[in-house]
Amino acid sequence: MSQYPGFFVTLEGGEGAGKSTAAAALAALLRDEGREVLATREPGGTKGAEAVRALLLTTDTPLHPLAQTMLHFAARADHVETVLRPALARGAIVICDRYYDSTMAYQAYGQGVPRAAVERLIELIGLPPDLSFFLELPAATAAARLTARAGASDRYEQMGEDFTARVMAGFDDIAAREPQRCVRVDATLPPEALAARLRALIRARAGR
Ligand code: T5A
Repeated sequence: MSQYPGFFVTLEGGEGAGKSTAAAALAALLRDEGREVLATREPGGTKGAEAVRALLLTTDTPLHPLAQTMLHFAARADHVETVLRPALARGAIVICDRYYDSTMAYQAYGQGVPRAAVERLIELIGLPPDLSFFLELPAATAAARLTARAGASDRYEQMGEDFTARVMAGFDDIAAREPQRCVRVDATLPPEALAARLRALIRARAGR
């Protein structure tokens, strides 16, 4: 049972797994049912957090991994306090494209920041998702999707294959540690089928 009137869903996974596409399709499904949906993303989701996002993703400004971690949580604090908590308090379904599992996977497992440091910041934020979907896609399929999309690569996209492998192993470990909250989902499904699967999983968990 959720701790607030709304329901908090996060989407996690590697680059190109289809999180943004799935989030948009799921939001559309739920809105068609007449539900209030807040679809948002991290890093970002507020003016301040989007400004921090630009600093985090640019390849122009070197930042120590611990500094990146704290900036991700600075952006998250603004997002949580000014947007997510109010939306959940009024009963909205919140769909967030990445959340603190990404910090654990990218900054702790990927960049070597101690897990305990990230855990302390997670505790400070104090807003666990009700349900977290971990979108799973073979690396070659994700790479093909990203190549097809093209565009400039950001700080994390240019870190190389070893980094990506550590991040993906991190997501595996996080999902294994919290099997109640974290649900692995086959992301090779077409977008509409994937959204329908996520909708069914929310109904099974939330009873609505
Ligand atoms: N990060 C983030 C951290 O290091 N720490 C943190 O705490 C947080 C929150 C964010 C970066 O920041 C890092 C992680 C990231 O590196 P971002 O641009 O938001 O940067 O990165 P991503 O979240 O990875 O966004 P992407 O757009 O790269 O991936 P998505 O959202 O998973 O994929 P999506 O939906 O954009 O789809 C990619 C392509 O595949 C197609 C789409 O049309 C698109 O072309 N596609 C599908 N094709 C077939 N079937 C489907 N089901 C498809 N779904 C999508």
